[in-house]
Amino acid sequence: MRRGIPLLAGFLFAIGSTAIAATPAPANVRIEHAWIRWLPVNLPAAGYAVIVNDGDAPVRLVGSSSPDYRDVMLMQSRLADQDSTMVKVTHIDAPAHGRASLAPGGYHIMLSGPIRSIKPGDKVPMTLHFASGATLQVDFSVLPANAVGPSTSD
Ligand SMILES: [Cu+2]
Repeated sequence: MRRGIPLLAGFLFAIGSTAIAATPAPANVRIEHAWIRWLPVNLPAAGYAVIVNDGDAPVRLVGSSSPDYRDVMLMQSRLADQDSTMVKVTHIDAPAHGRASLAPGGYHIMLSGPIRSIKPGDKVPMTLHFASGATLQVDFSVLPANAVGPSTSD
């Protein structure tokens, strides 16, 4: 009986690995500083992150989804005549051996229609979709409205 559990665990792990392999992560791409600026009274929140591309080819982010929000859109804030406006964008590119920053005042992931109550301190799972068909699963840290970014030193 003692041997049964490790065998079962190995079997389940194999199944899990197969499922993950079906949606490969883009090679040489990682996500840093993934965070969400939380806003009160169900105002739309914005997700920010840095897409680091260590590969020899550019990568293109074409969308994002989350089980915690009904509506997830790639957007860009722009300053026009002292007024900040937002436009929907179809993609965000990270050049070869470069990065794309989603940050306040620029690109962001607009999050509206929360499916559960979300508050600072939470983690929101997000799937980033790339033009190649690859996806990346990233947990975004929910920070308060006055946050300027995650409190990491690097
Ligand atoms: Cu927006």
